[in-house]
Amino acid sequence: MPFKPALVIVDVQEDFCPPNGLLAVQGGRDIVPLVNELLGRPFLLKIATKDFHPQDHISFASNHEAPNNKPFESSVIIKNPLNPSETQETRLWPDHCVQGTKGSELLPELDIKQVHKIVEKGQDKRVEMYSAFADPFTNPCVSKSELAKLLHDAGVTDVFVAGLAADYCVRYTALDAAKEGFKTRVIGEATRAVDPSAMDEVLKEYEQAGVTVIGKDDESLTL
Ligand code: VGL
Ligand code: ZN
Repeated sequence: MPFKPALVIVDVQEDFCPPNGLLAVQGGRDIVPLVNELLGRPFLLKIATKDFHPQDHISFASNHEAPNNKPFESSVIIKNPLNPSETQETRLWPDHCVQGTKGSELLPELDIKQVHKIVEKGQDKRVEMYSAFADPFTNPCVSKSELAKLLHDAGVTDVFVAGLAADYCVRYTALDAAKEGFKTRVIGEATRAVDPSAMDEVLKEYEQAGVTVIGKDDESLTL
């Protein structure tokens, strides 16, 4: 069996990190030394993703009417713009990672010269897109990134995922990587969650999908 590993670093951006992030995840910045250490290893392909929204994005509470527009609290039902019978309930957030803002930038301390490719996601204002592969609609999917093609074209077999946030974009990126047929592992210490109490549920989903959470010293990371 060939082993062709890729590293996908999810959304290590200013808006997801203290001290100034608009949607700061506790400890978000603390993962960078480990992420940089991982980026120094000889993965076949190293990709960084960016959440990259227009100002009128559907996930921003500011784009919805009161009273159901409280960031972190409210959720709304959104319709598939290509098929209104398909719906998704989605949580509302503070404005974040708006294209062209400082908050949308990757952390400057990230060792970006080791990254082969940056993949942007969340540009379609009509849909939420936590996964770096695609939005959650399936019938049909509305917005798809180039990530699956990049990985498949390079002959990648194994995907290692790290970044922010463990319970949102890392979670759905890892689940989609498994759906794409890659053996998928999440490097636990190289992630942080918006809501750490959600991780029990996330781990159940990983188990069902065949995704494993590994430690940074796991033998699969001996490249
Ligand atoms: C994310 C909430 C909203 C993430 C992105 O990167 O985990 N979370 N948009
Ligand atoms: Zn977002």
